[in-house]
Order: sequence, then C-alpha cells, then structure tokens
Amino acid sequence: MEWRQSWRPWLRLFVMAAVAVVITQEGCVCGGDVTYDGRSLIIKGERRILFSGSIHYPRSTPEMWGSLIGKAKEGGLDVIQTYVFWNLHEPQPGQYNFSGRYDLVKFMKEIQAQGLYACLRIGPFIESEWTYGGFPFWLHDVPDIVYRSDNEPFKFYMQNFTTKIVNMMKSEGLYASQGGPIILSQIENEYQNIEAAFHEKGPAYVRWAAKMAVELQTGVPWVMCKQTDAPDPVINTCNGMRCGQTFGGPNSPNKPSLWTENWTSFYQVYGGEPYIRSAEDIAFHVALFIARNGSYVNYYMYHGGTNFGRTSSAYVITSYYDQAPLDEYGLLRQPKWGHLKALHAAIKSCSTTLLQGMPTNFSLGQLQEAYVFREETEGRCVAFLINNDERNNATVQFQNASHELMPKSISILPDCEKVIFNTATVNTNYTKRIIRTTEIFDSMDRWQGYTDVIPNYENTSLHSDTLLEHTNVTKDVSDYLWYTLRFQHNISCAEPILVAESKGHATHAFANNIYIGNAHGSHDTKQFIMQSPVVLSNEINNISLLGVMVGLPDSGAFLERRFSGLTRVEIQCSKNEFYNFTNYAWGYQVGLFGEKLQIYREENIHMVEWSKANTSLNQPLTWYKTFFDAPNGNDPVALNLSSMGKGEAWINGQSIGRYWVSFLTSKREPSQIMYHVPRSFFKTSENLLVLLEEAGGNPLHISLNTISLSTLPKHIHYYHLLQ
Ligand SMILES: *[C@@H]1O[C@H](CO)[C@@H](O)[C@H](O)[C@H]1NC(C)=O
Ligand SMILES: *[C@@H]1O[C@H](CO)[C@@H](O)[C@H](O)[C@H]1NC(C)=O
Ligand SMILES: *[C@@H]1O[C@H](CO)[C@@H](O)[C@H](O)[C@H]1NC(C)=O
Ligand SMILES: *[C@@H]1O[C@H](CO)[C@@H](O)[C@H](O)[C@H]1NC(C)=O
Ligand SMILES: *[C@@H]1O[C@H](CO)[C@@H](O)[C@H](O)[C@H]1NC(C)=O
Ligand SMILES: *[C@@H]1O[C@H](CO)[C@@H](O)[C@H](O)[C@H]1NC(C)=O
Ligand SMILES: *[C@@H]1O[C@H](CO)[C@@H](O)[C@H](O)[C@H]1NC(C)=O
Ligand SMILES: *[C@@H]1O[C@H](CO)[C@@H](O)[C@H](O)[C@H]1NC(C)=O
Ligand SMILES: *[C@@H]1O[C@H](CO)[C@@H](O)[C@H](O)[C@H]1NC(C)=O
Ligand SMILES: *[C@@H]1O[C@H](CO)[C@@H](O)[C@H](O)[C@H]1NC(C)=O
Ligand SMILES: *[C@@H]1O[C@H](CO)[C@@H](O)[C@H](O)[C@H]1NC(C)=O
Ligand SMILES: CC(=O)N[C@H]1CO[C@H](CO)[C@@H](O)[C@@H]1O
Repeated sequence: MEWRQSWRPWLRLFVMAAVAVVITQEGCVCGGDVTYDGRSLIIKGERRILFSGSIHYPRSTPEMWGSLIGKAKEGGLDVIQTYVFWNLHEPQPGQYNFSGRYDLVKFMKEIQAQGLYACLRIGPFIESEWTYGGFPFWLHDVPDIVYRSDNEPFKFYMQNFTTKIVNMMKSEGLYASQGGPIILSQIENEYQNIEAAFHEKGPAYVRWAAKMAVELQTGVPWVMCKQTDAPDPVINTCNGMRCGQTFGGPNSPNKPSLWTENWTSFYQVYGGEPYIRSAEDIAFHVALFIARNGSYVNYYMYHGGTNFGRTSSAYVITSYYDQAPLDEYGLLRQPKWGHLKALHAAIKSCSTTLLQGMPTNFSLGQLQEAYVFREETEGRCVAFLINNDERNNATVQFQNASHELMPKSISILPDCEKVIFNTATVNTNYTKRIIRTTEIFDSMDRWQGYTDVIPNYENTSLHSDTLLEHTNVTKDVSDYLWYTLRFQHNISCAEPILVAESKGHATHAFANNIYIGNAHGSHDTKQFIMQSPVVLSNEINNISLLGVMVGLPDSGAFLERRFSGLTRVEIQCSKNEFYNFTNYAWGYQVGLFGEKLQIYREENIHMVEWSKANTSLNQPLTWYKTFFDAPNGNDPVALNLSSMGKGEAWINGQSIGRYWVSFLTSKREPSQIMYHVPRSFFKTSENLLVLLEEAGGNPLHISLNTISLSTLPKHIHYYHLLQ
C-alpha cells in the first residue's frame, strides 16, 4: 500500500487559531515556561508568533550546524525543528550511538547557544524520506511485532526509545521548563492516515502513545499531527491541501486549532524533476496563514541537506530539498531566503497587535479581502490586504485610502495605513550558483579498478526452494542480494529470453558470468519485469541475479510486511516451452564481496587486487579508486558524477550517498549529478575516493568542484536562475 501522504510538504504550517482557551489546571497545560491559549504558544507568560524551520542534524555535519543555525536566525527564524532518527541512534537493541553527525545533544546546544528555540519531533516513526521511516531494521525480527499499533512488542521498543531520548534531553537540561531551548515535542507522525488499517487497535495505540508521552513529564506541550482523536492534553493538528475546509477543528473546546502541513511541494525521486516554488508563492501562503490567526509557521525544509550513506528511503535522491531557503550546501538560496526574512520582519514589527488585537475579516471586492487586527485600548491596527486574482492588479478602498494590489499578493500594513511588505514584490538580491571545477579525474593512470565477484550457486551457503523476500535475507546490511541457480539445458530453445519479475527496486542479470542486462522500477511503480535475451550452453548453466534495493520504504501501514525483490523467474523458449525457476533450488548471498571487505576504507584497500582502470572500464560491478588533494579554501565541495551510471561513492571511508545518474527524467536528464562532500570529510592531501559502479559509467569524466554564490542586482529578475 502506498500512501499519498508520503508526499512531503515544503511548508509545514502549524497555525493556531480561534477558540479562546484555558487549559486544564488554572490555565496551564504543561507547567514550566511553555503553555498555550487559543491564539498562540505562550512562552514566559507572553504570546508569541514563531517562525520555525526544519533542519535535520544527520543530513549535515556538526561542522556545518553552527553556520546553518546562524543563517536561520539571521533569516528571522525563532525555532529549529528536527526529527529524531531512531535507526541511527539504536543500530542494535540497547546499543546506542550519539556521536558525530548523530550528536543530538550537541545540535540542541548549538540551537540554544544561538538563542533559538527547538521543536523536537521524536516520532519515533518519522517517515521523512528516511530509510524505513526511521525504524531500526532489527524491529522487523522482533517476534509478533506489528508496527504503530496496539501491539506489546512494538510499544515496548517505542516507549524504550522515546524514554531514552526524553531522559537524555532532561539530563542535559534541554527542555524550556528547565531553561533549555525545547518548547514543543511531537509523538507519532501523521498516524491517522493509516489508523483505520489497524481497526480497534489504532485508537487504542493513539491513547497509549499520548499517555506514554505525557507521563514522561517534559514540561512542554506535545503535539500529534493529523490526529483528530489525540487525547488531552496532546494537541491535535491538521495536515492537508485544504485544511481550511476539511479540518473539523480541535477535538476539545480547550485546545487551539493547529494547522500542520500544507502539502505544496515534493521531495525529489530518481527520475523526477526538482519542484521549484517561488519566493513570492511561499510568502503569500505564509502571510495568509498569519492573517487567518496563525501564530506558528514551520518551513519543511529550511535546510534539507544530504542523505548520506544508505539513509534515503526508496528511490529518493541523495540531495534533500536543495530548493529550501538554505540550499544543500548551506548557502543562501536567494531571493527565497531574503524575501522570507523580510516577511518575518514585517510580521514581527506588528506582532503585539496581531496577538492582542481583535481579528476581523471582510471582503474588499470579488477576489479581494482584508484581515484586520485591532487593539481597542491602544487604537493600534494591522491589516493584510489580499488580492486573490491571479492575473490582474486590483484597486481597493481600505480605511478611506485607495490601494493598488498586485496580482496574487498580500500587502501588510502594520498601522493599517502604510504598506511595508508585499508578498509579490521581491526586494532582495538574487544569487547565482557558481560551480568552479578544481580538478578533473581524466587521467587513466590515477584510477585503479576492481571488478567484483559474480557468485554461482556453488559459492552460496544459504539455500531455499523459493524466491525469498529481499530485506528478510539481507537484514538491510547491504542494498544487494544475489539470487543464483544452475540448470542443465534440456529443451530446444532458439532465442531464449530470461524473464525476471520483481517488486523492487532494480535487478542486474548474469548468465554464465556474462552480463545480460538490468531493469528497475520507480518510486511510483516499484514492480517491474526484466526481459533479456540469454545465451545458454549445453552444459550446466549458471544464472546469477543481483537484486538491488535503493532505500527501504518510509510510509504506510504494515511496513514490517512489505515484500521486495524477485517474485518470478523464467527462461522462455517459446510460447509453450519454458523453464519455470520461481520455485526452484536457489542459492543466496548477501552483499558484494568488496562491501564485505569494506574496500572503500583505506586500511582495507589492499584486500583485493586492483588493476589499471582501462581493463575494468564498462565492466559491471566495478570498484574504482583514486587519491586526490582537497580543494583550497572553504567553499563547499561537490563531485560531478554525470559520467557515472548507478552506485555509491565514498570519501576517506565515509559514504556520501548513492548515485543514480542513468535514471533519467522525462526531459532525458539525470535527477542529480552533483554530490556534496562536506569539508570535514577531507584531509588536506591524499584523500581516497572510491566508487562502486553497478553497470557502466566512466570515472575519467568525474570532476571535483567548489560551490559559491555571486550576487545579482535586485532590480533584474532572473527567473531562469531560480534553479
Ligand atoms: C480569527 O479569530 C477570530 C476571533 O476568534 C474569529 O472570529 C475569526 O473567524 C478567525 N479567523 C479565521 C480566518 O479563522
Ligand atoms: C530499554 O531496553 C534496554 C534493553 O534493550 C534496557 O537495557 C533499558 O533499560 C531499557 N530502557 C528503558 C528506559 O526502558
Ligand atoms: C557512530 O556513528 C558515527 C557516525 O556519526 C560512526 O562514525 C561511528 O563509527 C559510530 N560508532 C559506533 C560505535 O558504531
Ligand atoms: C472571513 O474569513 C473566513 C475564513 O477565510 C471566511 O470563511 C469568511 O467568509 C470571511 N468572512 C467575510 C465576511 O469575508
Ligand atoms: C473615513 O472617512 C469618513 C468620512 O470622512 C470618516 O467618518 C471616517 O472616520 C474615516 N475612517 C477612517 C478609518 O479614517
Ligand atoms: C500593479 O500595481 C503595482 C503596485 O502599485 C504597480 O507597480 C504596477 O505598475 C501595476 N501594474 C499594472 C499592470 O497596472
Ligand atoms: C545587494 O547586493 C549589493 C551589491 O552586491 C550589496 O551592496 C547590497 O548590500 C545587497 N543587498 C542586500 C539586501 O543584501
Ligand atoms: C565459486 O564456485 C566456482 C565453482 O565451484 C569456483 O570455481 C569459484 O572459484 C568459486 N568462487 C568463489 C569466489 O568462491
Ligand atoms: C523471514 O525469514 C525467516 C527465516 O529466515 C522466516 O521464518 C520468516 O517467515 C521470514 N519472514 C518474511 C516476512 O518473509
Ligand atoms: C530440464 O531441466 C529443468 C531445469 O533444470 C528441470 O526442472 C527439468 O526436470 C528437466 N527436464 C528433463 C526432461 O530432464
Ligand atoms: C511459474 O511458477 C510460478 C509459481 O508457481 C507461477 O506463478 C507462474 O505463473 C509460473 N510461470 C508460468 C509461465 O507458468
Ligand atoms: C490554505 C492554504 O493556504 N492552502 C494552500 C496550500 O498550498 C497550495 C499550493 O500552493 C495552495 O493552492 C493552497 O491554497
């Protein structure tokens, strides 16, 4: 089952609306310093309008965090929001890792050091285009487990991890109730989308999750997004395209309306185009939410970053939300960053009136409307004048003055008289990304190649008389699973065709050690059939099929029961004559030989015999290695892999992610050719670059590049540069 909600929004908007509220005991939900009423979160006794942005700590490096958070602050954000990534932190039950990129405490402390707040979305199911939605794969083998349901084994591990994180935050004094930065926490994630699949165990699980979270006593509010039955005092929020129409409102009179996730954009998958949303359009929707009583807006993502290693979910590219206000490298994406900064400043300049004033709204014309906040006692007034006409200017009368409104725009008047910001008028510098090639690896002499071993049935130790589910065999220690068989050719077969059907994600086929082809599915259609001509010998024939996963699924119910890999294998001789190998004596091998030896690490490269690269060019399953010096300076660095096919790349033993250049978009272009290498992955000299190429690819055209920005005058609109 694939769920539409796996689409990721660009903006995730929490809008707190209407209903005046006093929460439980004497007006306080949560004790400590953070409460809320119907209008907004209340921090240290004050209502606040808060701008928030998602930055996920493992999608960048600790060396980048300070600068990213600093640029978010300068861009007018108050809050940094992150998920917590369970499968990074607990790779084996009870064995934890919070070091390096996984240092959540350090990330929280960096947020605090820069004077910002944090929203911690613990999940621990997070989706997030992250492999397995954040679940450690070992959960799959817990007996009788059903994920995200009223199921004792699942609840045990979920509670165990959630408690671990909350205790860790508490022991470091990181909750606002302790003087720390965390003002909000989230338990579960968009659960209602799948709740019905669990029948009565769904609502029971929701009640349990809320109770479990609240009992952890963080002193700050919990939210459950998309959960109309969120139990008190957890705040239920709405996600969707048209929450204004579809949300039934809060599930209790003493909770505010929260609007989360305006689904406006998508993450990018292999074969997909980047989704480009203009600064003007984002500003329009944010201003509209604020005009409609909103007080908390989260940008998903503010900085997307990089899906290093094998962390992206099925078919999701390695670069994550490069179109965000801070691009993949952490550079300002202009004019988006600057336009939103100006919007935040405009709204902050009148936030007291927005939060204390009486909201009203009225029509100014057929497609024009005004939202006004007025403080009766002070006489202060703020107005949002909206023109919903997509094409034409409109002249409207407001408070005895005439205003010309740009098409599809919102004008902000902090005193109801003077326009200080218009969402359609971009008053910030534009930037262009400058890519400088510092080195091309075009000399054959510097490359060495090693072609991996193609195992036969005789080489395998795991045997079965059926096709096994891919991940249940690999346990996700590798993307790769070999399926091998042997047979004696005994029927007449002039032009035999190997037919292999798979439920995902890609297959390479070898017959008698000769490569005969590959096929793959896509994010939307994972199932595919490979049909390749094959040459059979009259002796024993060895067929070796390499099943490849490109990330585990991250959404939908019953993730623990998904089936990936081969489902049917035949060799067709004629319509009526064929070999049916679906239920046959299969031998399995998990992973590639070079992977097992970790030959991408410098200390292990000698474990296989490398040869001059020219002998391995265009050989399938070939490893390439070379050494190089780091580019001078501090500009971010990327490898241009446009001449490669599909595989994975490592610098000094650290994986910079999967690449899949040969999967073209409908415009016949690769989805991603530039692969970010964080500066901290480099030594000054003798850096080891290792590539694993599955089929083809030419390392001689790889280049090393630095990325920087050049500023363009603001009055020229370079629409073609928005990318
Ligand atoms: C904003 O809040 C006011 C007062 O509670 C309410 O009358 C109005 O309908 C709200 N506006 C919207 C767009 O919900
Ligand atoms: C979590 O489970 C581990 C064993 O896997 C146990 O050692 C630990 O005490 C548990 N922690 C909590 C908070 O339940
Ligand atoms: C913990 O994760 C880091 C990556 O940030 C990795 O380098 C390190 O080896 C891991 N530690 C252990 C003990 O697995
Ligand atoms: C006020 O705003 C709400 C929400 O957008 C809308 O339903 C209502 O029609 C508006 N009222 C007027 C008088 O325009
Ligand atoms: C608009 O003009 C009318 C008539 O001149 C006056 O009574 C009213 O106070 C004015 N309103 C504002 C908001 O200035
Ligand atoms: C629309 O209004 C803006 C702002 O007043 C003005 O600059 C622009 O020239 C107008 N455009 C047209 C077509 O009238
Ligand atoms: C825009 O660019 C100009 C020239 O590079 C610079 O002087 C100016 O400070 C920039 N303005 C903003 C708002 O960044
Ligand atoms: C695989 O088995 C074949 C046939 O028994 C043998 O020749 C070959 O050396 C084996 N390969 C490996 C890597 O063990
Ligand atoms: C996974 O493999 C084990 C044995 O290795 C088997 O008992 C179990 O049924 C398999 N599960 C799935 C979902 O295929
Ligand atoms: C022909 O070979 C296939 C595959 O090895 C085998 O299943 C089948 O029994 C053989 N048929 C005969 C007539 O030997
Ligand atoms: C081969 O066997 C499988 C499993 O029994 C079956 O589903 C499939 O239809 C068979 N293929 C053909 C061509 O009969
Ligand atoms: C309520 C609201 O603003 N919804 C918007 C979400 O984003 C889409 C796409 O930009 C708009 O069409 C909706 O109006």
